[in-house]
Amino acid sequence: MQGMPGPQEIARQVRDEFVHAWGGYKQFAWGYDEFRPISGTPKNFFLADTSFGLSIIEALDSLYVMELDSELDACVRWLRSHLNFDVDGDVQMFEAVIRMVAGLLAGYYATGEKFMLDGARDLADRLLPCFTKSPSGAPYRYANLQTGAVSKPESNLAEIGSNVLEFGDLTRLTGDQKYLDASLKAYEAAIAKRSSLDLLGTTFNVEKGEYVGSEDVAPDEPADSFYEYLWGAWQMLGIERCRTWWTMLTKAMLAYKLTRVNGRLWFKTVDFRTGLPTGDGSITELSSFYAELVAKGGYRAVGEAFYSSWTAVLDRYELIPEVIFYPDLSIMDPRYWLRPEYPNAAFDLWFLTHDEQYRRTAYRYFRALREHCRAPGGYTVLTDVRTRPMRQGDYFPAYSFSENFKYLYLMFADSPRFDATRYYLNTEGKIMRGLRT
Ligand code: DMJ
Repeated sequence: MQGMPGPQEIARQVRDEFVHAWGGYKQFAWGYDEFRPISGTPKNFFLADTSFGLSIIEALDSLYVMELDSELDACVRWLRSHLNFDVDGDVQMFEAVIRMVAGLLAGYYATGEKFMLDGARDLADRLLPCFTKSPSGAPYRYANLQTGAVSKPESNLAEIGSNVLEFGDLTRLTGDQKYLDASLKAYEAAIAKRSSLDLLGTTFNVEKGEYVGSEDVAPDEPADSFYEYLWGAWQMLGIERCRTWWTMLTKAMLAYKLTRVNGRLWFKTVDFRTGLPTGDGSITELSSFYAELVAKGGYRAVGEAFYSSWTAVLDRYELIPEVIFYPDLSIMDPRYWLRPEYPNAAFDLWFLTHDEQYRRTAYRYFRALREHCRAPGGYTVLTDVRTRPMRQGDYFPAYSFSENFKYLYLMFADSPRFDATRYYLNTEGKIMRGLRT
């Protein structure tokens, strides 16, 4: 790209923008879960009247790799006196695991603070009834953190499968097998009910142990990270069974779901029992992460082609809208919710291939992010990418403290605190392996 600054300069710019977003959180919502940067107001994520300090937990390892050490110290001090999961409220297990259990584990790796490991374990113990009270072993969606009461038996693949990295790591760290066992049992329940084509449904009733409906939307949400964690369980934890499952399911996905339209590669929704198409041609931005996963798993050409398809969307709209109609790239939902999946794919493909195109496209994404999402009080989501200026909403999702800026920074920074040869990140961008201390 003409006029593209050097990597260290881009890393400095990304870090400055992260600091700007972080400043908004500190000013308007310190100690709350999240914030609204336009109105300058705080908001909570899990429970309306309880804060877990979610943004603080999400930011820990980002602050560490960006060497923002005094900010990290302030977070450690806040967590040391406020971290508390003994709360009488129903919390969504999936979000609590990928954001807070993982965030505290990454924070523990970054700082060595044992109370963070204890906090991660305490939260996991409070969430475990989702698994242990389920007749099938696939988890309920919600647990009351104080009473252990569980609710919402109709779940989906992402919420069922995206815990083996965190629970497997907890088993490794504590020597207690119950965490990993729960995750593997959940996987088993969903995979045992695969069709004769080796495809899976999307919605799963955990009490009946059966799929509800027949749509297979993978790799789109809400199936996405179910597959991501199968590969991760092999890569990070060496669990052979997960590699076998991943290989079997991926072969079927590529055989029945991959489609090409106008030379671009996409994934269609199918009936998981027949393999026949059932979708309306929509695909969400969230599925773009799959470019890196399928490439890491050995199908590099497929991953690179899928990334190119999403780059065509970036070319057309500057930022990637929430939902598109893939046959002609038209917009079905014009919001941009500060989604991190495209830069996530760029990040992993860059370290996999060292092909400069991933840095070039990531830099273009960063410039558009800065141009359209920056506000005086931080960064904010967009309600419409079609208007000029793009219409800003009033929300900063905490995952952006963990994901977008971190991926972009690490691609350019050559950080001494990050080992690019052996890293493993969870689905929320938490560095579970590869931090250098
Ligand atoms: C994040 O919370 C995680 O990346 C999750 O896997 C799904 N996507 C959201 C952000 O888009």
